[in-house]
Amino acid sequence: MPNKIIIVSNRLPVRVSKSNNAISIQPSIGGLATGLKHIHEKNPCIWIGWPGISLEEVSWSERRYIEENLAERSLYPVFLSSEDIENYYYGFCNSTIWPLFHYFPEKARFEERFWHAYQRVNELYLNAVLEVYRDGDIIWVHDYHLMLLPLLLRQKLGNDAPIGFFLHIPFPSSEVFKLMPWRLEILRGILGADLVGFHTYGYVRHFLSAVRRLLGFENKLGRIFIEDRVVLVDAFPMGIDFESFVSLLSDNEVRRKIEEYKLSFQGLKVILSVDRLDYTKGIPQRLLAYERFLSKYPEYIGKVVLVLLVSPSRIGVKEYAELKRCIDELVGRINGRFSTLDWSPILYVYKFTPLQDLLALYVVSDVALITPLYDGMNLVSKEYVAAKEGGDGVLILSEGAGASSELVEALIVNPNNI
Ligand code: GDG
Repeated sequence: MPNKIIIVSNRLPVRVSKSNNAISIQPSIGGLATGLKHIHEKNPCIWIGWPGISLEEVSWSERRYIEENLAERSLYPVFLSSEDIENYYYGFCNSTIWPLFHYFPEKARFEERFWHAYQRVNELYLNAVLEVYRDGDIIWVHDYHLMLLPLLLRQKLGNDAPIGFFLHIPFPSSEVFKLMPWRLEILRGILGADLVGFHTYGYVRHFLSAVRRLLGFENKLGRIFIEDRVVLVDAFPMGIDFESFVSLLSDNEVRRKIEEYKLSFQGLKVILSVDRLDYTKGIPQRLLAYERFLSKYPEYIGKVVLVLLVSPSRIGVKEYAELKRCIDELVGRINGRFSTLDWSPILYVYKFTPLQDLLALYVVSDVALITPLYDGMNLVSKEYVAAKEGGDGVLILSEGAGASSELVEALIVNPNNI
């Protein structure tokens, strides 16, 4: 029996913030937190990650307070300086790897200072794991922020330490991956793990061919033989915790909201769209498709509403501010063009939506329109299906989402085809 699982990810499932000198701790959103929080709650587990606040924002005593508070929830914070947040998080993670791995090479910035920060921060996480690791523990490293960590851990802990690595985003074709100047270091970093997981077989295939072409290691049925070790590579499509999710639907507040929304959307077909603000999610293309729908089928004017929920994300990155402007303009144009005095085609909400409202909207909506250009998996599509107790509702899902290889009964579409 392992002693405990050590989950390591860039962010913790909570976000610490400070306002008027008071520290507050809120749940953080995103697919990784959704997918892992139940594993964390139901197993002997400690979760290591950045609490979302910079080192400079907190005093020593506040830092102690945060550490103690998080320790009670089996969370272990790694504090990052504002310079690391700039160069590692907004830099290498979100301006280099994220665009490249989602097939936006033209947006990828290859800057030495980003790469150095990435190396430095992976070492910070190494030190944090070494603080809490005991023989017999399983270490489970997550996502593109920490691709060097498996090898760093292997070098410190030797071959016996069980280390897993899971990538939550696509692993791109080796033709795209090889554009990365630090491609060899990244592949070697990941191969420090014993078990490397991806959401789909497509990503597994891309990874194996990058390893073969760039490092020369062959594989046999997903096993890569590296000197005295074997690394197993496989697909582990991530799901949601169905039981816990469905039990939330019977919460009184959710039931109340369902009735409230049914009333306010009476007589309308409701199309739901839910994303973090991100250029990978295909939100402008989706809006153009909806505009085309209304102009091609004017009989639906006044009979349908698109509920467009966009939660703010990576606010410090320029691309995201531009995307926000583009969405605002498209929504304004479409609403201006088709609205009548008592109806608007799009209900646009740009803020975090409380969970109860989100659940109620899943239940009352007739269609979920989920059309990312590229998306590692996409858990929103699974949440929508899980919320449909009676089995009705239509999921329109992009072929660019990993989920499309599993949810094959959905209407699968090419998100670029307006
Ligand atoms: C990454 C990969 C992969 C979103 N907005 C609100 C909100 N959410 C919740 C959803 C869902 C989660 O956040 C989003 O998960 P996704 O999987 O759709 O997307 P990413 O955040 O991009 O996640 C992705 C995932 O990791 C797991 O491996 O599937 O491909 O990109 O749970 O419900 N929740 C609330 N309010 C919001 O406004 N309450």
